[in-house]
This record gives sequence, structure tokens and C-alpha cells, in this order.
Amino acid sequence: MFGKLLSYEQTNQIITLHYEEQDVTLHVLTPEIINIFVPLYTTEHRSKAIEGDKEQPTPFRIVDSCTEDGKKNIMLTTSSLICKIYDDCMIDFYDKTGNLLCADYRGRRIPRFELQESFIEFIKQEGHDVDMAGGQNYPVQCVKQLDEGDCIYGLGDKTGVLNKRFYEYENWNSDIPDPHEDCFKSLYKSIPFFITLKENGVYGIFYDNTFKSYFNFGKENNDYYSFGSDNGNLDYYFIGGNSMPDIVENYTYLTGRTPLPQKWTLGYHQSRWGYDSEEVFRNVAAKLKECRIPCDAIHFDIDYMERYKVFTWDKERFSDAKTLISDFQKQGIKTVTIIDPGVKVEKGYNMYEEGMEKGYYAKSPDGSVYVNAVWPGDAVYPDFGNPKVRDWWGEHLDFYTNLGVSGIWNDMNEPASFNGPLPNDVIFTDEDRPSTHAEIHNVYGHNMAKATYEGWKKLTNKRPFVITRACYSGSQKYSTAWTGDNQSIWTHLRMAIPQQCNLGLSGMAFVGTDIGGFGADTTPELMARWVQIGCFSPLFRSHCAKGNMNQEPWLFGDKILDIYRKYVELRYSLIPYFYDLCHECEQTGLPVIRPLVLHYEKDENVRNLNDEFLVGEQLLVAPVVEQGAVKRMVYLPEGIWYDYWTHKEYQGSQYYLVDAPLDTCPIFVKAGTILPKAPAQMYVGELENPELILEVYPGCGSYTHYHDNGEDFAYQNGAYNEYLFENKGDNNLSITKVHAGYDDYPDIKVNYINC
Ligand code: MIG
Repeated sequence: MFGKLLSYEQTNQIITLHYEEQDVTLHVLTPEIINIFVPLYTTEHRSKAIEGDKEQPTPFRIVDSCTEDGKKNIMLTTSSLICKIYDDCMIDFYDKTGNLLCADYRGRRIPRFELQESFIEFIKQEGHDVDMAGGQNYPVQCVKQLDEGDCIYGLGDKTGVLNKRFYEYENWNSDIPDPHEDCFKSLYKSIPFFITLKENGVYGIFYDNTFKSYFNFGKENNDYYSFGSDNGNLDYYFIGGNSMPDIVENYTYLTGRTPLPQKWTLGYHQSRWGYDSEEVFRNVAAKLKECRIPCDAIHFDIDYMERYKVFTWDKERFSDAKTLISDFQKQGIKTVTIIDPGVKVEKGYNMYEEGMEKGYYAKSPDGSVYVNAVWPGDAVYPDFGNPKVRDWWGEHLDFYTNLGVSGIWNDMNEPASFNGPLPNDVIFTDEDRPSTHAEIHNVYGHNMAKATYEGWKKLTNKRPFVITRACYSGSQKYSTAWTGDNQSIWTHLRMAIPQQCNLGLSGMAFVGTDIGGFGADTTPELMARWVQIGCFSPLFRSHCAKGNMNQEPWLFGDKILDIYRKYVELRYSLIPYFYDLCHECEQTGLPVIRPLVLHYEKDENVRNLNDEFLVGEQLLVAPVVEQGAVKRMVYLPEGIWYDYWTHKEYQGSQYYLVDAPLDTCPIFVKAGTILPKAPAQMYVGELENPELILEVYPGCGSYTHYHDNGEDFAYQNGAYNEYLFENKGDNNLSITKVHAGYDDYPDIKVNYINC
């Protein structure tokens, strides 16, 4: 398809390769990021994920050379990468020492097996799903070599295990209420970014294509992996770096980082689909207080609306939403409301009428407004790819800000539809040109979240709190996310760990799962174990489905309530640490919840570790994810670790069998840790200016702590404090204020943990 490499031209940092059949451009963005662009669909990138110019002045050299058999090739060298370019657009990447990182696959593709058409038809009769394990060719495609030990991470919210090697996935945002199984190819999110960890090196690839895409990580054949799409450009970024954190940092440099959230968003959130009247909501809030469960937010699912019409509030079931919301505020509870994209077709309904008049809804190819159905019945789809539609939607959010709502939860934005899928040719806008559902589908949620974030920011001037179900690469700039409709089953508790870890590696740092499980009925034990994982998710929310058993923490007896409270309180005590991690994330893109492999990539024992995770670098959590288990095996990586509860010392690089009765989630603290904590509160901000408590563990280490008003953007103009704590061991801690711009703590208490 490309033919021989004839010549090349260089314009600044862009190299155009002239092949016999096709031009290809290489763009050196930084010493570690190189874009490969084959304009199969448009001449420009038109990225939704990358905003602004990411090119940094980068010196590099190009030399012509020849392969052994006399074929022309060229070699491009930056300070970190070497890139060799051959005929047929074969491009290989090496690190600066000449160690091969990633080579295009030259061999013939050999699927693991092939079945005859007749046999496929035959076994389908019983309902078997015939999975050919790849072997397909897509109009846009890239095939790269795999080495024996390569592990692959990332790709957003996909089901299954942490390491995606040997699995196959698709990016097509899908609303799937059925139990999410390991073999599912897609879920709600499309994040075409993955990290390949090799025995000797690491790299990332961000494949910026919004069409339906396919990833086969060696399932088809152990010697290669492939990614491709139904349409669009072959447009990918090769991302180098010295370590996995470098790759994440570079990827989030490109696609953006999760901005610092308001502090209260790190508190506990109570939700349930089915809370449907003022009385029910007031009771939930009262019960939380009565049971002494700290809480910062209650979520209002679709039942607050008048017949599921977005931007309305039912007046019969809620006498006065404004008073309810302000009463909650007084108790320290914020209101978060759901907003779906589908707008009810109804004469006289302002959102419908206005949007129709302005031409803001997606259209069928014949020019009529496209109608499908969601909760409100017949509904139309706002065309969020049009900047005017985003502004319009954003302005209307004043309906919510005027009532005192504090955050918006965007659901159903894959977009979901009840009357069959939206046809691929439904017309949407891509910024300044018409586009199709086929191209826009995977960024529909992204654009909705962007509209929500930007509108909310204008209206409130506070850091917007947005939650989205569907997203694309780069959505982390606008929104947090939850993992959608999980179920109250143990496999989904287990899945919560790799899923959140991979989302974090894929740039989505502020995520969480529905605690207790959304669909199906939970059990007391599952509830207790879920909160022990959930309290470490940035988005710490209990939620469940209408039609399933209620799962408020007080419904399972005192023992479970006490356990639940213990972990909510643990979370509240750790909010300064979580807030620091959010600050770090805004700087570096490193997530809050991290797989161990992120910091211990050389350690083979953690490359496939699915049931432990790190919170930042200091805490290691090894929750129980098996029904009935009261002990579990824990692997601790190199160094010395301390049991958070008992302070028992452990030597790392070893497996241990540890006790984990129902009220205990094994947590380990790295030696030398300085853990910033807050005094107990029923909600963030209950104490006006709480002291800071530092728990100092044996060993040496340093830690930077960040502090600001937790609300607005003043910190961007310097209104924050930063402290450097240095643990010199032997109960000797020094505190230096390295940036002064905000109120001092009334006190910084130092608690030496003597183990
Ligand atoms: O079709 O708004 O994932 O969290 O409670 C169900 C009702 C629609 C799906 C979301 C879930 C939410 C529910 N929604």
C-alpha cells in the first residue's frame, strides 16, 4: 500500500516521507513523542483528545542509510529515541542506546486458527459465539512485533485482567447492562492508549482515531499485535520514556491531565437510582447523620426530573427543590444531579423547542431531526460536536446552579438508545464541518463532558465537578468517571482493581466503581469488602439500581455499619493525602490508584498482579476480593513495609499470608512515609481550618504537601501553600514551607509511628 521510500522533506519538526503510493508524515513533538500520520481520511489531525500545540523545540538528526540488501532507509535520532524508517512504511523505534523497543511486523499474519464458514454456521445454531481471534484486516491498520515477555496495559475501562496481552478489544462506546464479563470487547469508554512493558524497556502508543477500532494484543498470534479502525487516519503517537511513569506523564502531556478538584468531591457520596421524592432524600441524609457516616454529597438520579426531561425538576414529588438543596448544604451535603443527553420530544418543552429552532440536534441524512428513544420516550440528541451547542447546553446549566446544585453527573452519553443503535450515517458536527455518527460516536460523551465542564466553570468560577460514563482520550481534562453498571457480584469487586488501575494509566485518574455493585442484589459481606476498596477510589460513591435491593450502609446490621463507618472515616482522615495526589496528578498525570507495576516495573511478580494496588507511592492496599476469605496472600515489592493497622514490619520482595477478618482490609505503608491526615469530620469543611496531622513512619523519605482553599482557581495565581517534609529517620522530621500563598494550618501535629 505504501511501496518504496523514494525521498523525504523536512520542514521544521515535520518530516514528510514520500512513498511510491502514499505520503506519510512524522512529527517530532518532543524528544520522547513522535507522531506518525497517514492521511487516509483527512489531511489534518482533527484530534479531540489533544488540544493546543504540543510541539516543543526538539533538536534531532536525520541521516540516510541503507539496509544490508541495499534498500534505502532513513534514521531519525532525538536525545531519547532512534527511529528507523524503511520501505512500505515500516518504522522501528529504539531507545537512545540502540535497544529495540517497537518494530513494525513484517511477516505474514497467521491467525491462531481458522474455521470453515459451514462449521461456523453449524455451531452458531446452539448459540455459540464464534470468535475468530482476529485475523481480520481493517481499512486502517498497524501491526507491530511482540516479544515473549511483553506486557500491555492501559486501554481505559476494558474488562478482565490488568495485563492485556493475549486479549482483544474494541473501542465503540457501549451501554451494556448485562454483567460485564472478561470476554467483553468494549464498555462505555474509548481510550486508544496502551503501554507496552518489555523485559528491557517500555513505550506507549496513542492511536488517535475515533472510529470503531480494534486492538488485538497477541491473541491472534503471539508474534505480533495490531490496532486498526473502520475508517479515519492512521494517526498514532509513539511515546518513549525511561519508565512507566514517564510514559504516563508523556501521554497526559499530550492529552491533558485531571485538573485539581474541589476538596469536597473527595468525600463520600451516597446515591441510589430510585430515591424519588423529597421525603426519601431527607430520610437518607438524616439516616447518614444518625449513623455517623460522614458524607459530602447525595446524588439525584433521573427520578428528580419531570418525566425524565433534563433541565426540569418534578414539582409533585419535590415541593421545593431549592429549599431541599439549601437544607442539605447547611448540613454539609452537596447535591449532584444526573443529566442525560437525550432530550424529550415534546411541544412546549423549552430545551426541545429551542434546540429544534436552532438546529442543535443530530439529523438523519435526509435532513430531518433524528429521533430515537431513551428514558423520556422519543428523544433527540444534542450535537455536542458543535461548539455552539456546547455553549448553549452550558448556559442552560444555570437551571442547576440557580438551585444550588454542586456537580453534574452525565449518563447515557455513549450515546445510549432504546430503539436500536443510532445508524452510522446520522449527521453530527465535528467542530466546523459535518460528520457522521460513525466518526463522532466515541467522542459524544467527551464533547458532552466538555460542554458541562466549560459551562459550569463560566457559571460558578469554581472547579467543576463532572462525572461521565462515556469518554475518549483527553476527557480527563473535563470530567471524572465511574465504571458504569457493574453488578453486586464478587467477580466485579475483583474487576474493580485492574479496571481502575488501567483507567489511571490511561489518563483517567479520578474514577470509581459503584460501591456494593449497581445491578443484582448485594450481600452484607460484599458490601463490607466493597467499601474497603471503594474508600481508596478518588470517586467514592455507593450507588445501585432501582429494582434491586437497597444498599445503604445501615441496612445490614450494626456489624456491617461499623465496618462501613470505619472505612469512610479512614477515607476522611486521608483526604489531605488524596488531595496531594490530585495535585500531583495535575502536575504529572500520575493517577491516584496505581498498579504496582507502575512503580516496580522490573519486578516480575507485579506484572500480572490483579488484586493489589497502590494509592500514590506510599500506600499498598491488598483488599479481600474472595467471598468467605479471612486471610489472603500479599506480595510486597522491594523495601520495608509497615502494616497500617498493627505497624508490624515486613521485608519486601516476598509473599506473606496475612489476616484479613471482615473488618480488616490489609494496608501497608512504605518505610519512610510521611502521611498527611486530617482530624475526623462529618464532611469536608465541617472544621473551618483543621490542623494537619503527620504520621511519620520509620525510615527516610521526603514528601511535598499541598494546601489551598479547595474550591476555586485562585491557586493558579499562587494562592496555595506548599510544605516540604523531610523524614530523616529516628523521629526527626523537618518542615519547610516552600511556597506561601494561603492560610497557615493552626497546627501541624507530628505523630511518630514506632514500629
Ligand atoms: O438505563 O439513570 O449507569 O448509574 O442509575 C439506566 C439510571 C440509566 C444508567 C447508569 C446508572 C443510573 C441509571 N442509568
